[in-house]
Amino acid sequence: MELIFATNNKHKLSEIRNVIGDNYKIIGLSEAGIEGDIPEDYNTLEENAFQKANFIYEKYGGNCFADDTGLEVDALDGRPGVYSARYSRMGDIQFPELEANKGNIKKLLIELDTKELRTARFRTVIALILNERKYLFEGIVNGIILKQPSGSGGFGYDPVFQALGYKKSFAEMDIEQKNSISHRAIATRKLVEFLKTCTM
Ligand code: ITT
Repeated sequence: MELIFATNNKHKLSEIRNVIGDNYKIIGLSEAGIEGDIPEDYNTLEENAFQKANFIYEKYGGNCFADDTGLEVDALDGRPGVYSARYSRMGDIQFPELEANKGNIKKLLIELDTKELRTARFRTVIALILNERKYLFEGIVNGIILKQPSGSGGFGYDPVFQALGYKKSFAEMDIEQKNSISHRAIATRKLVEFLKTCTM
């Protein structure tokens, strides 16, 4: 089965391919010849994931899915959450001069500087459009925000996120290790289980 994955993030594409296995051909946007940003205008991960999947489905047709992910930090009342990508480009503290991931981490560490509570979670929502029907799959991993970045793997907030029960940040893990516990891998495994029931 072929599915378009409506993302411009090549790290997400590798992670999902690694989990999903060889029975499904996952086509990234650049391979599908689709250029440019996909809109994400809503205030929930669920709505944004559907908006991304819908955008591609309506423009190009074909079965497709999208992932929207947020880092929900308890001491920040769940922020940056759905705004995780734009975090360092909004609010009182901004780092427009820094590459987004660097700025996001810098802002997060500043905002948590005086806080004892470091607990957080990554939450991924995958929206699937298959034969004109819509489905949602969720994956959550709980952890803490480290006091400083550690590791060079992964992407986004990975250098400052340590999953509960582990001593390494996500950026210190290889892709297989991160995929054995991550939010995206949990949501992707639910997607795969569902797809199996459709193709039997
Ligand atoms: P697409 O919308 O094209 O899929 P994106 O990178 O904009 O790609 P999101 O909106 O889902 O993806 O990501 C929100 C933010 O969370 C963004 O800053 C990402 O770098 C970060 N993020 C997403 N998944 C992550 C992960 O597994 N580990 C660390 N950070 C992640």
